[in-house]
Parts: sequence; structure tokens; C-alpha cells
Amino acid sequence: MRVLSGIKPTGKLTLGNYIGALKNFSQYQSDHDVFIFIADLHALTLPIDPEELRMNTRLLTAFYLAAGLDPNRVTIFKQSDVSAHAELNAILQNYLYMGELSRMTQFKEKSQNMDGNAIGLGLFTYPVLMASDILLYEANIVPVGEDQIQHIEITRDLVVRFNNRYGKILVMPEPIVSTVGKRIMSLSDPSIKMSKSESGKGDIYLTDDLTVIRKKIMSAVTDSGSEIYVDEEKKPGITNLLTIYAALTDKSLDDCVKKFKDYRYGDFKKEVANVVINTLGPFQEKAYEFLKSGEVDRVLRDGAQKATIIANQTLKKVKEAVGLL
Ligand code: ATP
Ligand code: LTN
Repeated sequence: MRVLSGIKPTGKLTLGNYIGALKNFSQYQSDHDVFIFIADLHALTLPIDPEELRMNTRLLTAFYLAAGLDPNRVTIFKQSDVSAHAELNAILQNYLYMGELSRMTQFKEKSQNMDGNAIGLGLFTYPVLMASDILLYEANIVPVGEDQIQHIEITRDLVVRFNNRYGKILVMPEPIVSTVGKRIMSLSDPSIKMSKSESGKGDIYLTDDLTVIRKKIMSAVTDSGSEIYVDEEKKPGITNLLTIYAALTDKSLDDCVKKFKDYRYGDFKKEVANVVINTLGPFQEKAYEFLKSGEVDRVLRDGAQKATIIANQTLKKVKEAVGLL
């Protein structure tokens, strides 16, 4: 079974990215063929400074390694290093339709405050490139956070459409979303997603100082009342903190609710802060070590070679199917 996922090197990664994506990738590496990449072409879909993009790309690679991905077992690479992504994108754009792309939630959200005449085409066709990423590696499983499911659904529609016309060429992917922590919310406003692009004081960044992290958690918005239980409507702040705790300790939400039943909000937050700090402290140290040692550059070089071989095989199949070869 093949697993594939990627993250855009835009902005500073948050605890939401860690819990919803990063943390889950390494669990597959012992018994799956895993491809994890840096979606740098996707990063260009919104304005980004070139130096920042370069820096974020290396940092994200270091985060992959610090999260436990073993480059001897997992292919870690940069999307733009494998030209087959752009080539397959050019072919597949003919099999997705304007109507369905304009219904994508991510496109609607990201473009809503933009001048209609200046919305980049890449933002609109984002799902075509994402489908290309997935289909090139014939991925069976795509672990992502909840917000990306729609893009995988449209990839599945594309597979059906393409295969109906040309025969069984593309492999059907399946999204996998972690049960706990698929949508970590902002600590200052638990009605919105913790997000790396719309920075706010309620977002915990993976590069934050540990003292800053503790402060952010201690001042997280809680809800009225004093009880600690899961209720996304009535207790969104507490539910979010419980989710963070459960995801990082690999416990069920029920077990966490039992543990904190008699806690006061302040003591509960202290425990959540401890768990986050005990996770991110060693994680940061490892990541900075990988950056300094030059390991990051070596991993990306090797990964690009391995990924290119697999990607070109699929590209060839598709080119033959549609009549380009
Ligand atoms: P942006 O804010 O720039 O749109 P993002 O924070 O959503 O970015 P992405 O690069 O789009 O980050 O996402 C990387 C991965 O992290 C995806 O699988 C996404 O679903 C997951 N993810 C992002 N935010 C969260 C969150 N708050 N909770 C859980 N998973 C998340
Ligand atoms: N859009 C994804 C990043 C991404 C991705 C992919 C994830 C690009 N291509 C292919 C899984 C599979 C996001 O996380 N925002």
C-alpha cells in the first residue's frame, strides 16, 4: 500500500498542522511505501516572498525529520524538483471542470477578500495540481486534516471520469483523517481553525519559544461554567484543549475527560501546556539540529531522485492513454 501526503511551505507551521498532519505521517513507515513532500508549487498560489519560501522549505523538511520520518524508509521530496507534477497537471486540467472547481471551499475562503480581477489561476486550479501529486504516486492512502477532504473527493471524481474514458489507468486514493485532532481550533477564538496563514495570538507555532507557548495556552479562551467535558457547541474552548491533550498523549477523549473531571480550568490548562511543551521542546531541538547538519539538503536531493522514477512511470502511462505517446 502506498501513502502520500504533503504540506505547503507557507508561513509558520502551527500545532494544528502538527496534530492534523505531521504527527501522523511516521506511523505508516514501517509497513507502507510512504511519499511525503513539500508542496512548494502550491505555495505560489498566494503571494510569498522568495527568501521566505526557500527558508520555509528547508524548515519543513527538518520538521518532517524531527517528526520521526526516516529518510531510509520514506521518500521525502520537494514537489518542484519532480517535473512530472507540472506535466501531469497540464494534462489533467482538461478533466476537471470550472463549475466543480469554483465550488471548492478552500478556493472560496482564500479568494473571498481578493479583488476578483486579480485572483491567480493557480489558486483556482489548486485541486488539479493536488490530484496530480496524488495520482503520480498511485497513492492508496492520503492522510490529511479535515479541510483537505474535499480536494481528495474531487481527485476521486477525476479518477472515475478518466478511467471511464481510457481504461483502468489511475489508482483510486482514499483520504484518512485522524479521529482525534482533525481540526484544531484557535486558542483565542475556538470557532475558527488554527491556521498558519491568518496569524493570530491564538495560534501556537512550532517555532514558538516554549515560554510563549505556555503563555498562549494559559490565556486560551475557556467557556462559561467550570466543568471539563466535550461539547463543541457549548464548550468549544475546553473541547479544543481536551483534543490537543488527547492527540498528543495518544489517549481517547473519554479517558481525558475522566482524568480531568475534578480539575479546575487553571490546573487543567497547566497540564495541557506541559504536554505541548514536552512534545514541542524535543521536536524543536531535533529540527534545528537537522537544519544545521546539512541533512535536510541531502534528504531532498535523494528524495527527488527516487520520486522522479515512480512519477515518470505514471506520467508515461497517462501520456500513452491520452495519445501523447
Ligand atoms: P493555510 O492556513 O496556509 O491554508 P494550513 O495551516 O491549513 O495552511 P496546510 O498546508 O493547508 O496548512 O495544511 C497542511 C496539513 O495540515 C493539511 O493536511 C491540513 O488539513 C492540516 N491542518 C491544517 N490546519 C489544521 C488544523 N487546525 N487542525 C488539524 N489539521 C490541520
Ligand atoms: N493542499 C494540501 C497540501 C497538498 C497535499 C497534496 C496533501 C498538496 N498536494 C497531496 C495531500 C496530498 C494542504 O495541506 N493544504
